[in-house]
Parts: sequence; structure tokens; C-alpha cells
Amino acid sequence: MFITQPSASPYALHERLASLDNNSDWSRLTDAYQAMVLIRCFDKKAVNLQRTGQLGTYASCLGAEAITVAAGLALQASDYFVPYYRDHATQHLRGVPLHQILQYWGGDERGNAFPTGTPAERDMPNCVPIASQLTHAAGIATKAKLCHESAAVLATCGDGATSRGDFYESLNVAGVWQLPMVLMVNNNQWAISVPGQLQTASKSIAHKAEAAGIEGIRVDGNDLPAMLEVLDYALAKARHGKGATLVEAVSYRLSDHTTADDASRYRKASDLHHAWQREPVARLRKVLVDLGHWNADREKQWQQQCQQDVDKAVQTYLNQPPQPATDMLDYLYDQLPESLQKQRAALSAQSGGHHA
Ligand SMILES: Cc1ncc(C[n+]2csc(CCOP(=O)(O)OP(=O)(O)O)c2C)c(N)n1
Repeated sequence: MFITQPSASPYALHERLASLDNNSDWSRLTDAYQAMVLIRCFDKKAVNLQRTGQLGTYASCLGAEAITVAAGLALQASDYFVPYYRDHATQHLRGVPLHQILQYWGGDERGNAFPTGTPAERDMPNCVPIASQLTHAAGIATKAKLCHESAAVLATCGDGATSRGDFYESLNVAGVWQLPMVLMVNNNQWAISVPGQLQTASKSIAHKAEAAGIEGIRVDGNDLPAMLEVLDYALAKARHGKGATLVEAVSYRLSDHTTADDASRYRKASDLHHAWQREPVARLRKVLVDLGHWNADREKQWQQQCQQDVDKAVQTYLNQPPQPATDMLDYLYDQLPESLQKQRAALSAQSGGHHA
């Protein structure tokens, strides 16, 4: 169905959508568009909160909306999601409220206590050591396979993460053990200030699948319908015991690396300008409007709704009672080691006897 040999040009669907009209699930694409607009609104607010000292360092998902939304829509409740730090929309679509995502970026451990009864309950929190989450994902996929679960594990990372040993180890074991795993790389062309051509001499990131004996797919990460089609395919394949897939979603990081970065110091304004011409939200909106599935009134109403939802999430986040200092231990250990018990008791006494 797809390029089993990763080709030079990413798989794309957008330009062909008009001719596929009757076959397309327009309500799913409209839902996806709405989720993309919501997360862009959230993202802008999160950056502003950091700029005004109300949030810690934040990693923006500007330019990655199609990737992170497609992941959220393609995953099923019984699947597992192992994220990296630009997957806000996936986490939200899995059931994590926006205010909780803000809590995480505000340094509050309670942001990682995903609500029970939602798909997010099965998911992992963000892992800051680059690519370490991929080995965890391989472990979860091994468990899912041994227990004969009909579930897929989706793990994500950036292009820079594909230079790390953890990436190759995970890919290797996913191939050898035929794990029910999809490893999706957001190739946004940059790892902080390191551009793609200094990251790897491989023809593409998808080519790296070849050495692991698994399928590699290179897809246009600015093309929501193509992203959905590729992820639907790869996740179904994993659930049906047909093995792992490496998905390279080609995008462009339209933001700074994080709010602690200034990308204008190392990349050309003209490159950024060019990348904005292909940005995923406007691209999908154009198709939906051209084919009569969206219009200016709905756009206005939805923008207002998103703003309200985000403002409400910000208020909930800002109104949280302070977290107990003991959280830093309680969220790290299942059973606190003997050696830390005295420290925990001291922390508990300092913070007025709060317990998580
Ligand atoms: C093991 C490790 N080394 C270095 C860092 C510092 N660091 C944080 S993000 C980052 C770049 C990651 O780039 P990429 O994987 O391309 O993802 P992107 O941020 O571009 O989405 C680095 C080097 C880290 N967090 N962990």
C-alpha cells in the first residue's frame, strides 16, 4: 500500500483529496482540523505564559499540529502512547486536560497523573533524556506481545533522537522480536541548532528501518490526511501481529526549539518564511473550505470556542493549590527507598504535612 522502500519524496495526499472526495471521511478530517486549531491556540498561550513568568520552559508544537493530531486520532483506546515533548495534542486527544499539560510544563508533577478512565491512563509521561522513551516503548510492546494483547505501541521522537543508541537498539529489537510498535519520528529539520544534514548521512530517516528489517515510511508531516492514512495503516499492522514500522513525518519546526532558545541566531529567515507556505493548519483549512466542508462562520465560532477553552484551562492551572514538596519523591518511586524516608518526613513537615 505504501512505499515499502523509503522514497526520496514523502507520501502526500493533500493535492489528491479533491479527487478522493467520496472516499474520504470528512467528519474525521473536520475533527482533526478543529483539534489542530485548538492546539495552535493552546501553544500560543503557553509561550505567552512562559514569557510572563507563569510557566517553565516550554516546547512548542508550532508546525507539528498535523503529526500530533493524527497520532491522537489514529490511536485506539487499548493502544499505548509513549510521547516526546511536542505531542501536546496527542496527549489531549487521549484524555489529558489542557490545564494538566500546563501543570507539567509548570514543573508540577501532578501534570503527569493522567485521568483514570481515559486512554491516557495507559500512556507514559514525557521523557526528557532524548530517545530514552523508545527503549521503554520497546519494553511495553514486548509485554503486549507476550500477553497476546491486540494493542499497538506508538512511540515518538525528533530527528536528533535518531542519532542516539537508544533509537537503534529499540528499532533493532522491534525488528528481531516483531514487536507491535510504531516508531514515529517528527523530522522537523532541526535538533536545537543542528540541521538535518549534520545529523545523519543516511538518505532519509525512514531508510534506517532497512537495517532493522522493518518497514520504513516517509510521509509529509504537514499533510494531515496522509499522516492519518499512514498511522492507521502502521498501527493496524502492529495490532494484527504484522510487526513494527518506522514512520518519518517530514515537517518543519516553525518555533524556536523551546522558549529557552532563539532560532534566529542560527537559521535563515528566508527558510522559515518558505516553511510557513506549507504549514499544516492553513493547508487543511484550504482543502476543507474548497470542498465545502468548512466556512468562514464555522471558523470564527471555532476560534472563539478555542480561545474560551484555553483561557479556562489557564485559569484552572493558575488556581491550583501549591503542590506538596513530597511530590518530587512520591512521583519518582513506587516504594520509597529506606535512605530517603528521613528526607521525605522532613519535607512533609516543612510543607505543612501535605501528602500526595
Ligand atoms: C540524552 C540527552 N542529550 C541532550 C539533551 C538536550 N536536548 C534537549 S532537546 C535536544 C534536541 C532534540 O532534537 P530532536 O530530537 O530533533 O527533537 P526536536 O526538539 O527537534 O523536536 C537536545 C540535544 C537531552 N535532553 N537528552
